[in-house]
Amino acid sequence: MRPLFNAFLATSLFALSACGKADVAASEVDATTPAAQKNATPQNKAKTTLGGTNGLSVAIGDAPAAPINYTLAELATGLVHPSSIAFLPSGEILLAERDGRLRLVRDNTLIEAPISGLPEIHVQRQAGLHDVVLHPNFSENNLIYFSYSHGIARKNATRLARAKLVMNDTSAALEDLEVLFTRIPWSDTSHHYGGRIAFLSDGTLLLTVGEASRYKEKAVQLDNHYGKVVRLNDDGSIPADNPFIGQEGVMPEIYSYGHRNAQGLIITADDTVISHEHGPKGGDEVNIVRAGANYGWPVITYGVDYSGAVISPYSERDGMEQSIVHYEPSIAPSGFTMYNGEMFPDWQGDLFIGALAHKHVRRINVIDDGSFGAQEELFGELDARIRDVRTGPDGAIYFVTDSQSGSLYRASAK
Ligand SMILES: [Ca+2]
Repeated sequence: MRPLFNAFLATSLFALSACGKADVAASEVDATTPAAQKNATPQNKAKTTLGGTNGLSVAIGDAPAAPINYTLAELATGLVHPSSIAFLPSGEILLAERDGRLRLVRDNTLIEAPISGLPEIHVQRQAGLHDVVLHPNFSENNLIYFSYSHGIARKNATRLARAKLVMNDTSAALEDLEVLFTRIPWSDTSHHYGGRIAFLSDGTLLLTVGEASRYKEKAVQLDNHYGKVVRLNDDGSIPADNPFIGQEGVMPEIYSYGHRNAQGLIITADDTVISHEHGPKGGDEVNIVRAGANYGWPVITYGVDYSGAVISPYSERDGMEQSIVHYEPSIAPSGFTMYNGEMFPDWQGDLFIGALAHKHVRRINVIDDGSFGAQEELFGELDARIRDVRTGPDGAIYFVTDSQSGSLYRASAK
């Protein structure tokens, strides 16, 4: 039997939010989930309001280590800053390396030759190859979408492209490369690209675009792409129903704004969009992303600058969305999945976030009413920065570690 704490926590969060105060640190609690709360399918959960409150952001600190109910297998190693994992219907795994390579894992073996045909990629500091995802109809069209840093140190941008993946027995290549989006204006920093890609059920896609760090004030201005989530048709054209279409001086690709550097993006079965973003010190956020909404960076934040200096006196303002939770201290989130496999029944519908700085995967227990319950830390025994985490088609959890010699791991049930 599991303790009843989560029911208490969920109730408390509702109550605290209702009276305008929410400052519960997960480190104060030791929580797992009552079995009775875990019997819904993820589809049922997705129909509820994720986060469960319209109140203020909940501060989350360190979380207890999860019980080790899994076995870890290292499927590939020697990866240079692997940044993204994608699963092909034929069983292979695509891996992006930030250093500007796409790799293929077949039968648990890393194919030596990188996939050919990538465009030239700006690789420096945080710049490089960021994300790779399949087109929803990949089985028919073999299209993959990937985001990367384009340009040179003095003049560069987040860019989105697509290409056809052509595989044979010993190698693979990209053909028919098309550039779909380039962040405007150019930047002269090599920081904060965002770059996570996900498809909505209508076939359009969302891309997170970072604010280049030095230009954070642009995130709440609508005449540029910095600090935005943008929405595009699968061919890169602009959907006619984007929220700011027809407004003079506003970039028509914008879906939401006031973001900092989002390296996690999920779209659930019912098209709920959830992102997380790196905040300043103590200000990492999980947000439910809505069309046309302003997420406030840098006008509102729960964090302070890395030096400790105040960035803004405000953590809430009218017209600006509250995050669902924020991390204090920051965990440096990258990679995001809503678990929808059969292998770990207790984790159905829960959220998993890779943590670079805190070197674990953070599980957010999602209660059946959609509210967020307690959190716990997984895979901390590796003592590794985790850059991406995904649910595999086999129900195992896959993740990559971020280093000069990073690895792909699979966590399967014990
Ligand atoms: Ca925010």
